[in-house]
Amino acid sequence: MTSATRASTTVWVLCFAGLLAAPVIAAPIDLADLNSAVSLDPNAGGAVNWTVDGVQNFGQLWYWLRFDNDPEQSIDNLNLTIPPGHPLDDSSFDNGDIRPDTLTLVYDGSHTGIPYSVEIVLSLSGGDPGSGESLLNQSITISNNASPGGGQLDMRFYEYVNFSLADTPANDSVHLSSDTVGQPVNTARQWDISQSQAEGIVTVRPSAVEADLASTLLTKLNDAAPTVFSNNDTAGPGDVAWVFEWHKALDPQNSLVFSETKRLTIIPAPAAAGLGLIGGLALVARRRRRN
Ligand SMILES: [Ca+2]
Ligand SMILES: [Ca+2]
Ligand SMILES: [Ca+2]
Repeated sequence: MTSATRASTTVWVLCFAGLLAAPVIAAPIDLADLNSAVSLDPNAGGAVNWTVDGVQNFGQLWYWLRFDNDPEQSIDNLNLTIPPGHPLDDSSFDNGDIRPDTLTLVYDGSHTGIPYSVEIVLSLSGGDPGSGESLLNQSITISNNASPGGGQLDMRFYEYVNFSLADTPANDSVHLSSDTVGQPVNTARQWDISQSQAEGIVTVRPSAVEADLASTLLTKLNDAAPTVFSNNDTAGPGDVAWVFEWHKALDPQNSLVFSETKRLTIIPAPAAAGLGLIGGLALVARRRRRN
């Protein structure tokens, strides 16, 4: 066999192995829809970009997990499997934008021998160019995959959301609230002095929440101790963020399933709006001169 033939055989073997294994997507993964784009690295801290009409608004969006009295751990410590089929897809093909806007990630792990999985589906739905509007939908499923009769998992799942609205992290404030009097928090709203705002509403009410400085919350999630989140509901102005925690005893073959819609409304900064106005007036003047 010549070395060229050997190389080609190797490629075919690798391709065949690739067909059998789950597809691999290079990081960072980019989602885009109309005026919006999100990029994330599923093995290193998740989503760190959400641009709307070219304006950056993250911080970070990512997930942590905890069992019993272990410390919290980032889900990128778990084993990532990209599910077969269409892990990266265009779900909103109806708007004529064929770029991928939806991503499915599945992480597997085990705790005291009990297998579990975390499935995350992120779907970006942009607004018309210049509208400043954008939606990011998340669907989360955490499953105890033990056989019937197997062990129960005392599980806590955390969502960490660090917006940096209008690319100015220092002037944001956040408030956590409930849409129903007497019920626990299910809504987070963050805003800044440009009147840009982010709102997140979850379908299953968290067991604990905390609004605080982003760095404070990140330290609590990454330190070596299990953290009790304070239920503090207001923070800022500053580089603020929030954590939602869901606590559930998961029986074998059972799942915690919830979803969240995040809505971003970005008001262009006065300087940029002013430049746009000046540009528009210059264009009108040029057209008048031509006529
Ligand atoms: Ca801001
Ligand atoms: Ca901790
Ligand atoms: Ca922030």
